[in-house]
Amino acid sequence: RQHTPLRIDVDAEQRVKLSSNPEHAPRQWPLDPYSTPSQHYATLQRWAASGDIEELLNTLKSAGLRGMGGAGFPTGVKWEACRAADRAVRAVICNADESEPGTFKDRVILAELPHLVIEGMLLAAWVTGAREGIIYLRHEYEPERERLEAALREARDRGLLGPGHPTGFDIRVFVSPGGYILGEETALLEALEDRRGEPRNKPPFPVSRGLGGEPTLINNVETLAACVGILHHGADWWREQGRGQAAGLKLLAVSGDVERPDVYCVPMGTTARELLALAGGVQGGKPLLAFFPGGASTNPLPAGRLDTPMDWDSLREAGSALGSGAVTFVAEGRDLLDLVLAQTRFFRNESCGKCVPCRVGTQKAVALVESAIAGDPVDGLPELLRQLNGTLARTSICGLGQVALAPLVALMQHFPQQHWQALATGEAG
Ligand code: L3W
Ligand code: SF4
Repeated sequence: RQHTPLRIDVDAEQRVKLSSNPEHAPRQWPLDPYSTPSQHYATLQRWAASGDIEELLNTLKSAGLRGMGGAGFPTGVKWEACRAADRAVRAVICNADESEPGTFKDRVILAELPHLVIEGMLLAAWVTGAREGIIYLRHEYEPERERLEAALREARDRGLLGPGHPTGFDIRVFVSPGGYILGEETALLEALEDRRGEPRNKPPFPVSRGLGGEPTLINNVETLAACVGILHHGADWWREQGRGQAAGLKLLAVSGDVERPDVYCVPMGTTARELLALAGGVQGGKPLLAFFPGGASTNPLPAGRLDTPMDWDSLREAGSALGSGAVTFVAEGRDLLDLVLAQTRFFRNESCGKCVPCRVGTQKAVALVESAIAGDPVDGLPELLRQLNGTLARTSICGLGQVALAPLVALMQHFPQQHWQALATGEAG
């Protein structure tokens, strides 16, 4: 098979450059409500002085902020549920174990806006009464760890954390032992408790039974950073940042066949076409074949869907998802099946093995497609994969198994001629 391999992830060196490349002028992120460092934590201080936790929760809820890690759960509802838990809240955890292939937005926030993340955690701790704060960090993010530690020291020096805090609340950085599944929120809890990092069954959700079995609030980096701007400017401001029915701003990590891969902060609801233009268009002026709107877990869409707004609802209606904000554009000439198969192999390798359908089904799917590519397809392969995908979606206990085979099935749906007819007849070998 003739094809050009495509890197959809950005290698470690490049990712460091993304956050510290001297050629990149310091950016003023629209997410950041402050124009000078001395203003940091003013939003926290204003809310703490008002004492109005109910109003804060109403602001988050009416802003319509949703979790930016991939699932889009309403943030205000989560904070409220944690606050209402039947026992004292143990921890606020910032999930910074960004591992979805193609995703590098959180590392830029950690590097460039660490105080916004800390302020978001302090606000969450104030609302929930949490005793401790933990930043659960991807093990490869060493430059960001150093930046975070420096920011935490600065916050302690200002009396905002540790001995200077009214309850002694402090935040520590915990470096993930490493592995994709360890970013799943309950596997993360297991790792923090020094056990093998396998997801737990949900419910109970962490807001009621989290770290050490105690209520715990877990939010993605971008979610916590966004809270500060919302609580500074108000819910209307956040809603007005979006387009149409979509609320707010979105950081998107753009990679693949584009002229300028980078992290872009855009109004939620910006179309994929506009985003592609922002990234300088397709590399070499080639025609576009497809794009993955939200990371390796999300279904590829054909170039004909470029006018889809990048927001939760529009992408779901288009048969994909906003996911973790990793947008990968793929030019004509690439082998899309090869690309999706690489992602399926990734999920097979990263499956923790706890659920039999995920452990066996991902391996089975890879073997079936590999054998078809080698010229030996089983009869009815597309239907078989569809059924396998349905089984995994219904029986897997975490997101990995629930979506591992979905991009393969979407490939059949959106790109049938190119790939599946050939596989079904054995002509692809
Ligand atoms: C209280 C309820 N809390 C749900 C909470 C829950 C969690 C959040 C979302 O998967 C997705 C997955 C990946 N009371 C609650 C409740 N919650 N109901 O809301 O929960 P859930 O179960 O819908 O999803 P999840 O387990 O958080 C995340 C997809 O994201 N994904 C992967 C992302 C990878 C990264 C990364 O590397 N940074 O983000 C990409 O698409 O497949 O579907 O907090 O506790 N009634
Ligand atoms: Fe582990 Fe897969 Fe089950 Fe998730 S779905 S718990 S990754 S076996």
